[in-house]
Amino acid sequence: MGKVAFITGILGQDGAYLAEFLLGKGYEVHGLVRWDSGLCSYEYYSRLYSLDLIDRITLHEGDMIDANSLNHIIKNIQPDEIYNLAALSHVKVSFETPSSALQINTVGTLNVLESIRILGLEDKVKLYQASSSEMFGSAPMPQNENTAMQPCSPYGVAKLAAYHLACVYRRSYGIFISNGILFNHESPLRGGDFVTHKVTRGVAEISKGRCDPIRLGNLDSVRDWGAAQDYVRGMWMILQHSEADDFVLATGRSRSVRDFVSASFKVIGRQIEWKYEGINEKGIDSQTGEVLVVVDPEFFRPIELEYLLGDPTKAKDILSWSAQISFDQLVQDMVMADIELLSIEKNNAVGRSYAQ
Ligand code: G4F
Repeated sequence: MGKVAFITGILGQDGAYLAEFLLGKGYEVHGLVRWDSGLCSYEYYSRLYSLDLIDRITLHEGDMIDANSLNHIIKNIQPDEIYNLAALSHVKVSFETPSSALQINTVGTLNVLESIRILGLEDKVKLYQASSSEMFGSAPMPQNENTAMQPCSPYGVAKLAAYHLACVYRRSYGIFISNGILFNHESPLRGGDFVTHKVTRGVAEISKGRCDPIRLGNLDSVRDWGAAQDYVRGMWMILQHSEADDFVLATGRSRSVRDFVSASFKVIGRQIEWKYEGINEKGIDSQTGEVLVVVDPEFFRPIELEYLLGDPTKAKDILSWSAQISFDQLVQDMVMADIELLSIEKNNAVGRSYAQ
């Protein structure tokens, strides 16, 4: 019989790809979904539908901040592995709703840890805790497992507290708990309000005739961007290691937001020239002179984490993990997926208007 996995955050990008990966390994996959008025809608489950997973997994209604619901679900499932991916994951939003960030990301994690203890599953369950490179904050780069963390956002603080709780529970109760400290990872399933998908969607729309420019915040910001499919494989590898430990997953290469924009426009054959400075900076089509990108202070953050660059040496040496999908491939996949999605949306709209 295959192993049983429980994924919190299964509706997100990583949850969906991880579920697909684990099914491929013969796992029985269960996921946590939070009650929402959209619970019956297609959109709510869109990532699971798009990977054709919905009939191959079991979903359980509950809530990270309702310990009783978690206890009940975990007791019924008796999982071998728990992947704790549920989070309020948008850094800017965490400045606007810091209490929610702490509740979901820290107390939610504590609830999972306590469930394992209360149910006496310390020797049965392995727990993967989704820690984040945002915990490093303004620490010097490149960042690895030994770097002192200096978070710069409520999200980073909440994730760092959860990381420490995971370490404390590992040491105190001998539970197999591993932190994956993941740098930014993207895909066509990335939420539309993260910068990569906002850009690739904008580029796809411009390729189909959109006239207004893409509005962005800090173009100087630098990130170590990898592909989500590589990172969910890494999550699984972390839990298959002989002992519980913490690992950074990263590509070891960083680019600026500006670089990401230029690479995305290149996919549709347009070259960007960057002109002017600060909030007046613009990305201009070098052939037509059309303004394709502008800076909008609305997307600035109260503190900006300027530079993230991961050092994945430990994961490479101990787990033999490395990122396989290149930056250019990632950008190409995201832009092409958005172009295809726009065509589908357009056809559906035409279909609907004929039907009316
Ligand atoms: O895509 P982002 O929103 O990702 P961010 O803040 O790095 O966080 C992501 O990665 C973390 C790992 O380090 C995760 F823990 C976290 O959950 C999330 O997945 O922004 C990337 C950069 C930032 O510096 C931001 O200021 O892009 C900059 N940016 C510039 N213009 C923008 C925009 N970000 C967004 N979301 N929207 C903009 O218009």
